[in-house]
Parts: sequence; structure tokens; C-alpha cells
Amino acid sequence: MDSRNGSVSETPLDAEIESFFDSAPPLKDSAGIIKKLKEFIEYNSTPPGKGSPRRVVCVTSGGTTVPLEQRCVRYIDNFSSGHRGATSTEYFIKAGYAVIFLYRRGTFQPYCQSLPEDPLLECFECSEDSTIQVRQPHTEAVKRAVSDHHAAIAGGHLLKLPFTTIFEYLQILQSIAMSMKDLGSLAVFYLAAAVSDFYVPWKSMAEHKIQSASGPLDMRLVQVPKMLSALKKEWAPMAFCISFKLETDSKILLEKAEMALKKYRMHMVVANELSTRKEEVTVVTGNEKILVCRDKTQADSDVEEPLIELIVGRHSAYVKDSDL
Ligand code: 9Z3
Repeated sequence: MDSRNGSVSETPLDAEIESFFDSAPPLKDSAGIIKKLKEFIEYNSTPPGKGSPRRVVCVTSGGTTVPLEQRCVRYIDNFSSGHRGATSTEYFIKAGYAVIFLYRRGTFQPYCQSLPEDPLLECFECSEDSTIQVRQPHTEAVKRAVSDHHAAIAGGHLLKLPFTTIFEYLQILQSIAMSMKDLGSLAVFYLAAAVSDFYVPWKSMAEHKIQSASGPLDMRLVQVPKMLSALKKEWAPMAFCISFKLETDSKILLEKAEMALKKYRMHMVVANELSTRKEEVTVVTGNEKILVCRDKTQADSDVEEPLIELIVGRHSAYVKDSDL
């Protein structure tokens, strides 16, 4: 039985998902996050002046962590710099979408790609009269980053929500999806975050730092329930959904992407191999495999530009079909 509404769980997966959320540590400021989401979606559903509702995409970015202790000292991490999500966010905004950017703390941020690694210390200097100035080689990059970022936030095109753990990620993703449900086909999920497949349930996790004096570490990780199914089936069933498949063995990549497409009923799966992910990706749909490449004749080109162009085109067709 579903303990919250008294209904019978349909499948074991529903029960697994329910147990994941029931046993997760409570999300900090959940009410604040839901309020921000509500305001952002309301604003973009009836943008001032021009009238027609904006399309909204949830871009996930960066890797989730799996804590090994409740008072966490150690954790397992998933690889992702956040470059894909941050760059894609910029192109979605350019294409007129409002973006909910669900990102791992400390990973790449939209509009900051051309800044040096430590922008605060490298881009600024203190002059003799104690005012802070931008150092000459970085003036243009800082100006562009600050004005584009502020324009996106002030224009109501960008909402940024951070996560660290798998618990936070999935709880916030669920809140986002449920807030976007009424947008119907105008909603898009672009799930570029690298999500842990295994986790330690909160209740079976050590509270304090695990002691090395106790000998070798023997720990059982359980599978993270497949939330893509819940997203498609219950949270936002009309949304246009794009997930990513990452492999290091190119021989199995497309086969795995096709499996994910069918199993989770995604509209597109973007297949990428770790070492070439910045050069090319293959977009797998129900009947096509489309190779998308960076324009190698341009030094500063990226694969996200043609990728988002393709997605926007396919999403437009989907919106049109849904209106019929
Ligand atoms: C991706 O495949 C992303 O394209 C990358 C981007 C993480 C490779 P970066 O952030 O890299 O630019 O450095 N994301 C999804 C990875 C993932 O965990 N996919 C799961 C899987 O492959 C499905 S949700 O099983």
C-alpha cells in the first residue's frame, strides 16, 4: 500500500521510488525551492507584454554524489564537469527558452566559459585608491559574462538550482517536473547530469566517519530506482524528454542508447563517448541515428550549438503535433 494516499502501488518500481523518497534526508529549503519554481513558471507562462507562453527546459548538469556517511566525510562521485549543461543552457536561452538549470555545486556555469579558472583572483585587481578593477586581458570576457548572465536572470529566462547528493538531485528534479506538468508539450527535460546508479540508503548509512581501524570496508550499495520512468509516466507525461547515454566503450554505446530510448520512452537519447564527447554525439530517436559534430574549421565552435538547434527543431514539431 502507498502509505501516503492509501492506494495500491502499481509496480515494484513505484514502491522502490517511494521508498527512495521516503528514506531520503529531508531537502533543505524545499518550500523555498518550490516557491521559486512556481514563480518562474508562472512568469514564463504569461510573460509581460508579448503574451505567448515561453517554452521551459530543465537542463541538468554535473555529477551526483553518493554519501557514505550521514555526517559526510567520504562520498562516491560521478564524472561530469558541467560543460555540456552550461553551454547548452546558453543556446536554449538564445533560442527563446526559459531554463531551469539544475547543477552540481562547483561545476561549470552558463556564460562563464571564457573566464579563467579562478575568475575572482585572476580577473580583478585592487587599484591604489582601493577600487576593484577588471584586469586588462579579461575586460571583454568579464563584461560579456556579467551582462549576459544578468540579462538572463533579470529577464526571467534563467533559474539556477544547485545540488550535491543523489538525494538532493532527485528530490529537486521531482519538484521541477511536477511544477512543469501543466506546461504540457512546452516542457522539455534535457538530462545531461551524470547520475549515480548505486547509492547507500540513508537508514543503513553509518552516522559518523567510518573508522579505518575496523579493517577492510564492506559496504552494500543498492540500485537507484529508474526515475526516468516516473518522470515520463507520472511527473510530467507530456514533456519532451532527452536523456544522455555515456560509455567509454564505443562498441556498446549505440545499442545502450537505443535500449534507454525504448525502456524509458524518451523522445531522444544523446549518445556520447567519454573521450570524444566534445567533438561529436549521436542523437538516437525512434527511427534515426543522427551524428552531430562540432564545426572543426572553427577553433571556438562546440557540439552543443548544432545539438540544441536539432533539439529545438524536433521539439517544435512535437509541440505542433500535440496541438492537433
Ligand atoms: C552525459 O553523457 C554528458 O554528456 C556528460 C558531459 C556527463 C558526458 P561534461 O559535463 O560531460 O561536459 O564534462 N551525461 C549523462 C551521463 C549519465 O550518467 N548517463 C546515464 C547512463 O549513461 C543515464 S542518466 O547510464
